Amino acid sequence: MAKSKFEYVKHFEQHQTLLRNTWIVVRIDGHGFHRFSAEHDFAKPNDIRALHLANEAARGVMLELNDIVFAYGESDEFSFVLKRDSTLFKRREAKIISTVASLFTAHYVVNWGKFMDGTAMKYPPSFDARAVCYPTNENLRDYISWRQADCHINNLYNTTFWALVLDTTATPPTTTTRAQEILKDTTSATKNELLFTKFNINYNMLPEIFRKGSILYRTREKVAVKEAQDGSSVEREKSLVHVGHFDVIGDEWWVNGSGASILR
Ligand code: DGT
Ligand code: MG
Ligand code: MG
Ligand code: MG
Ligand code: MG
Repeated sequence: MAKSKFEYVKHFEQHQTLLRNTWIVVRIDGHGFHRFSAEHDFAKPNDIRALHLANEAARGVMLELNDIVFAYGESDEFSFVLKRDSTLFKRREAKIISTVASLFTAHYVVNWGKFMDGTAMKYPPSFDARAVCYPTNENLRDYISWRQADCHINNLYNTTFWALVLDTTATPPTTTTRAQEILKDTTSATKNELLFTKFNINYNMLPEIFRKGSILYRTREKVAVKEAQDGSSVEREKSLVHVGHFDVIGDEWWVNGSGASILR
């Protein structure tokens, strides 16, 4: 086809490609979820329905993009790790992050009704995205550890904060400002102690999905597939996506668990 005289404008395009032979981490984060969670009556500090919805959206992303080997989610964010040798979209940054963010958002919206039983969506959620390249396995693990530590720190704070504020026996009721003052500069030990003595909450007994976040990972498993022709079944390798809520800061899962096949 003949080129139009306008085609030269293509040469203005600038493509940022992500450094080869590095782990690509794409992190998406809910835009204005402070407001979005309030407007949609998310339970405080954790809404289990919203967490399961986000996990389902992340699963949708992983089922579409096979180069994602691992994902970690907490609060309104999800990190997706692409394998080192990925050539997805020729490693063009804009293509990768915009596709991940829009796939995640689309799955989040499509699955809303299935998870948020009866809560109408008042306005559409959106997610921003960024990509960071990590050169070494240690850098990648430190990144994941950083996010899981963030999950723990925020969750311990938020659990204590909302226990104080939502305490109906307190006279006068604890305001959010007062709760902030009480918790200012407190250690983890103090918060644990406060939860236990004042509210009879053993922090370590709270659901792991709240304390550890969500890990999505793949396994390859042999599954029996029926052949259409003669009805006999043959074995096929299938990639399955699993969701777990366990420690990814220590070595155990990376060395002896499914994490070992990621870092090969
Ligand atoms: P951003 O990311 O700069 O557009 O602003 P936000 O408002 O999304 O702030 P961010 O991402 O730093 O913090 C996440 C907010 O979402 C935070 O206000 C707590 C809220 N949120 C996340 N998950 C839950 C939940 O399960 N329950 C409740 N009640 N709030 C949640
Ligand atoms: Mg933010
Ligand atoms: Mg956000
Ligand atoms: Mg966030
Ligand atoms: Mg196109």
